Amino acid sequence: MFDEILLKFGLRIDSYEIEAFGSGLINDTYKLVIEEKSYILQQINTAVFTNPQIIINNLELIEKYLNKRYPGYLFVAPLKSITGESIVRSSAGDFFRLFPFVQGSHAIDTLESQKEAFEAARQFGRFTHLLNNFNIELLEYPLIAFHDLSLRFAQFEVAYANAHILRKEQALAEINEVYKHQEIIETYAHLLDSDEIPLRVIHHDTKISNVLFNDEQNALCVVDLDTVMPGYYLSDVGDMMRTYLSPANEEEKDLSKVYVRYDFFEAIYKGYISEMGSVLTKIEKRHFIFSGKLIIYMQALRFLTDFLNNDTYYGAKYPGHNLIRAKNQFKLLNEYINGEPVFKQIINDIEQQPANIIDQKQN
Ligand code: GN1
Ligand code: MG
Repeated sequence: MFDEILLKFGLRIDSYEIEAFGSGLINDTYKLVIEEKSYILQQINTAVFTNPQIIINNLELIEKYLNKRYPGYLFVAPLKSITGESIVRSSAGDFFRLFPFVQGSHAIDTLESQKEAFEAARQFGRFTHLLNNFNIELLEYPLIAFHDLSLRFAQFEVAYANAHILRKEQALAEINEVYKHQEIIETYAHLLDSDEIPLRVIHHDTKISNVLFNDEQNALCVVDLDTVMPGYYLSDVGDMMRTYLSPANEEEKDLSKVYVRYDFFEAIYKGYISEMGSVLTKIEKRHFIFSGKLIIYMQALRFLTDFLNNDTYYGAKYPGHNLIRAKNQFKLLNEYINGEPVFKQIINDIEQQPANIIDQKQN
């Protein structure tokens, strides 16, 4: 299967090594080594991304813009095939892309130091910052209403109405959690109605494995740009809260390992604000803490919905996998909500420090 793809990119197929790479749930990703050069090969899941050309169009526009304005910025664009395409089709109809492997880089799956959180948050902030004057109307949506919480709730209700009785029974506690935290949906809806949160160029998947680091733990760039589209900054910051604060990730079954590390919150705030502090509006900043509730709750809903839908979206490696993920995310949500007073204090303390403490790097 890979040979015909590699030929389209003009690569040698007589001898190469290929292995599964990363921990993404949607696309299949491989690391490929040919003649000592490394690449990342990715098959796009077209059940999710039904129009992959939209991804290509968006990223080409962004790449052109960044290369022109910020030539030093590391934007990892897909390689072109011999016929000039960034995306190629196999004879079976599958879509593939090939990226250069960033030399000297590595990705991590869990955060061990605050520095990693700061660096990652700064990189995601930089991405949106550099694209602040990019004409957002040029972008299309590869996924419609991807982070629309009201829609996610509606999808949950449909799944619940249609779910097998056994699955409903198993998920009773989590279904109650959905309703217990319903005010998050209301806050979100009010916020959007108020038109106070502007659309920006948002990554929409800011987990730590989507940042490449060098050996000194400095972040080099962000990757996995398929979900780059207009959105709210709450999505990116919220997903960092969801994935950086707890020492254990969404796969953890032992929920005692799911809790909030406050010093990592501080690092996310400082890192993101070092880039976006001069860009965000007052109202946006006021919802910095809310972003975590929004995205943790949304992810809990999405896992639970998938469990009720017989795991058709995320798949399941063992029975009840998505229910465990939902339990995990609700545990995190409750921990996060308990932590809110501390988060507020942290932000107050930072804001009261002299401005030069936060690195106001522009570029
Ligand atoms: C999916 O494929 P991956 O792992 O990059 C999902 C994200 C979720 C994440 C949870 C297109 O991302 O929204 O946050 O799983 N992406 C899509 O691990 O649904
Ligand atoms: Mg992704």
